Amino acid sequence: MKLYMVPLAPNPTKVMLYIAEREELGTQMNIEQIVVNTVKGRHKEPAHLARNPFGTVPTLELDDGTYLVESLAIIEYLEDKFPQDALLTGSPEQCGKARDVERIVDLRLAGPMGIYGHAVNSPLGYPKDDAKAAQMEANMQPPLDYLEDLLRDDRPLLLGEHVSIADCTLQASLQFVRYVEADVFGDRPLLRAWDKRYRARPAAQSVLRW
Ligand SMILES: N[C@@H](CCC(=O)N[C@@H](CS)C(=O)NCC(=O)O)C(=O)O
Repeated sequence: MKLYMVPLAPNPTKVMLYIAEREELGTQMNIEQIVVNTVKGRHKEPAHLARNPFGTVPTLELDDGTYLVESLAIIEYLEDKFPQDALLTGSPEQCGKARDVERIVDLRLAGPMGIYGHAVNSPLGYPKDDAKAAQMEANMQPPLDYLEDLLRDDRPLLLGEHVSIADCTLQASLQFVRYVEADVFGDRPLLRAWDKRYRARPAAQSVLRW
């Protein structure tokens, strides 16, 4: 299999963290990672559009030559493909909770974080936009409070003792925030401590560049 990706972008990073976590747990997936240079616009060129008509990354090429183009679908496919030591295991309630937190992070936080990063210090050179940054900062407060509350029982990771897809999704967006030299945590010491702890993991060290 081949994963078309670009290092800084959150959606590919979430899949790369997931793969690295699974490999740390002993599953060798043998997925070749191929950079699509989005800064040079390679994701909108015919070669990549043939893989993914939406021109986005990540894109996973399967062994049968077909493609998956949604990051969560890619992760869930890999969970099914390599079920031993999969991350989404446990009771239906545990799996439901893990999926719930991942969706909250992705749908309520990742979007505003990305827009916020571009509004304060865009790596793509978009103009600074204080009003948009303030709006996104406001939107981020409820999901950040939710995560801080989740960590109040001293769990080391978002879902407890074991790494989850939610940890990967959150850290993928935080790398982008770091890259633009912003800080979205505010007065949330538990989330800050989680961030430090997660980034010290071997999987995180092997994937994160910022
Ligand atoms: N829903 C998709 C979103 C993919 C996506 O938008 N990826 C970004 C990088 S994080 C991208 O390719 N942006 C370039 C573009 O949309 O032109 C997923 O979860 O994989």
